Amino acid sequence: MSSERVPAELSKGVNGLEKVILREARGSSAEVYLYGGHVTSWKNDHGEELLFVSNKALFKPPKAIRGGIPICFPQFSNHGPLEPHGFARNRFWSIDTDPPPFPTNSSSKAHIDLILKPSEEDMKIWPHSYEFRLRVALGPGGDLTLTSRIRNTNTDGKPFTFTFAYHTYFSVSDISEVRVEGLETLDYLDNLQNKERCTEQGDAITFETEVDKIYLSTPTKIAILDHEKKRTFVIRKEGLPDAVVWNPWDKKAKAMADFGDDEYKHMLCVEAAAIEKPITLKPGEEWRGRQELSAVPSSYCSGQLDPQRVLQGS
Ligand code: TA6
Repeated sequence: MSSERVPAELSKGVNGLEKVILREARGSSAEVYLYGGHVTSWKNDHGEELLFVSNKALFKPPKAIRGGIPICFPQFSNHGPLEPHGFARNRFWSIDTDPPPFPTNSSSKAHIDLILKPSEEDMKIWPHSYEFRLRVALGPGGDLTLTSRIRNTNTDGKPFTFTFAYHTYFSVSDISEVRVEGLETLDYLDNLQNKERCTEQGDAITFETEVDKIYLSTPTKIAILDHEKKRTFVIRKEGLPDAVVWNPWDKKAKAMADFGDDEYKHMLCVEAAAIEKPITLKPGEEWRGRQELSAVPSSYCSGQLDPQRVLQGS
């Protein structure tokens, strides 16, 4: 099999940082940096990039990579004393050569198992032992699945508590043409109003200004409809009750050094998360959080999801 379809290949990325390239037989691909356990690319079988990464992204520790799928652990945003979004996204992960058996029988060969354990330095800021195993897998249909398994390995009998998010940056054609379905009428915490608790109106969500909301106890399936690209992203999630929706719009975009002034027009973050009810693990206990991303053609002119395809997708 020539290199272009080797299922998982270790190679050098930007600034010589190590990355793993996943390739699926039908042409889809993904890239994962060991720095941050960070997915930075997901392409469909036409080679089209589905994730947004800023042209100004810094691939330079300790700065997190701006775009793709940063992992927020053990703290989401400023929901605690640690640096924003915790430290997992700016640590070097290792390839897990001997992962414990995987709960689900994923047929995909195109997968990689990564592992993160605390350094002595980390123990000073978050005094807990854990094993964070991350599997990134490309399915036969080009679906991208991230499965996190976090185990408390404290030997002092102490539990620990954390919040979590897959901070996914989706690439969209034009933010003003995008709508999100599945979050209608839900309660959310508005990060622009001091985390005030509000209730979403009844229609699909559209975008005309900065948004930074944490939707609470959402359905397990959320859809992002990109009318112009006739593409729908479907997010299926397990163990992640909440969902964050973020677009910095123009002012915040200008204020971010690693983000282009106009790039807000071409990205939307919809983040499968566990925030409202932090997760507590006793020693020996393990938590699992899974998100499966699909990109399907939205064949209906109204932008409606193709119900047949989605229902079959269950
Ligand atoms: O997930 C939304 C959010 O928490 C926003 O408040 C915004 O800060 C964004 O994340 C980006 O955070 P970062 O630390 O990557 O600049």
